[in-house]
Amino acid sequence: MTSDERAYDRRRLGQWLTREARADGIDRRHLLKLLAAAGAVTGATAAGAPGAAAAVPATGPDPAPGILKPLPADRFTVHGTNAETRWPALRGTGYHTPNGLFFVRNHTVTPALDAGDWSLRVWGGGLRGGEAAFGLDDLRALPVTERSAFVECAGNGRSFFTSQQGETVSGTSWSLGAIGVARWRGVRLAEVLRRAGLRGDAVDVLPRGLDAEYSSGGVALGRVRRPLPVAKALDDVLLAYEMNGEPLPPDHGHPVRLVVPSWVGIASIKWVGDIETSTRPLYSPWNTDLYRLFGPTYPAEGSAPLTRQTVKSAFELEPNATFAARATHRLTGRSWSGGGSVRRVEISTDGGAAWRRARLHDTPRPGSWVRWSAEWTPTASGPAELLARATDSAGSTQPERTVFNEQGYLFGAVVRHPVTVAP
Ligand SMILES: Nc1nc2c(c(=O)[nH]1)N[C@H]1C(S)=C(S)[C@@H](COP(=O)(O)O)O[C@H]1N2
Ligand SMILES: [Mo]
Repeated sequence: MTSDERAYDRRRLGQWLTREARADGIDRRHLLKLLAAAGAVTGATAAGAPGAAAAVPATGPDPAPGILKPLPADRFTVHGTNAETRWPALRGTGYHTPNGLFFVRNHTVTPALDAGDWSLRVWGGGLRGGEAAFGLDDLRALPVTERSAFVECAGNGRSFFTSQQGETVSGTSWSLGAIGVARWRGVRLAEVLRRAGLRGDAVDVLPRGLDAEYSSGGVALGRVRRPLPVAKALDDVLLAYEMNGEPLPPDHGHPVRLVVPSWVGIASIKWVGDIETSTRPLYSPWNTDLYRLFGPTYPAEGSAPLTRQTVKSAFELEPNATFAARATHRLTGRSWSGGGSVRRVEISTDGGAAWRRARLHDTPRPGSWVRWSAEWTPTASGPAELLARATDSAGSTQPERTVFNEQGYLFGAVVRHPVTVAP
């Protein structure tokens, strides 16, 4: 499927450049400059210890304007309108991230939507006939699908571009906590598109959120929306109305959101209100100026729009945690990949010189994570670094460095977790 996606994007980009496709008057360079000016993570803000994820100082009495659920400091680190899950808080919580611990990434604020009034409008030139509308009860009456999947921000791990690689990138300074795995229940998007009368030659769908219009650096980008190629839309995408057995919470898209397994979180549009369908490629700032890779090693127009997530691993551990020497400790963590299931996890307790296998506690599945553990009996006291690296079923292993991109997406390198061994 990867090569199909590339071929598809080349075709689409060609059409865009020759103005066959709608581009909504986007000027990439202009937007990028404005975005960098508005939300730059400078070396200074991201320079804290790995894992410390120095929060953007709150500007008002509310530490995360627009997030409705409680954000206790031992569970979340707040970054502006976003809240990052703290990894130590996941230890012992089970396979699925509890809803109260799941990270929140909001472009603006969580909207108050009434499930009774809500409906999903499916429209556009990609339909054989006129538009279709589905209320929540209509969706609930359709065949039910349930699956576990992560939602992970494309910028997860971004702060390590700066703290490990000394590079300046723009965007929210996430540590590794912009990910959660939930059991999602809903209806396949394919089922809804089929009932709406999707044409065989449709190429893109464009789901759009009901949250407020987003502007960045004074430029109005409109409502959050990102085109999704039909091949993915008809594959494993869900319109989810339940998260871990509860109605979707307000902050996570109530009453209905998309869940696009294995792909960057931006694809999983929350509070979805309408889906445009098209036989021509569609564009929005979220697949042109944002969520592509830009930088010296990428083409001027950027990489293809981001799709799958990279391989990552995290310890369920405080940064700078202290361990007693000569006692045996159980290290725990989780690894995941958008490229397949996790095949192997290795850990190093000596800064990367020696590696050994961690024990996996779950059957690895694509689009989800696996919990792991390893015993450690430190001998020498003083500072140490713990490393974990995973390999997925496609054969990708976490590298030592991630190639720079301006917006700090898809950090996948091994993260060095500092700890102290007490005598
Ligand atoms: N409508 C809408 N959908 C959205 C967003 C948003 O701000 N508005 N944020 C996106 C991004 S960037 C991510 S990473 C995920 C985060 O989902 P969560 O807040 O449920 O963890 O939602 C995506 N869907
Ligand atoms: Mo995101």
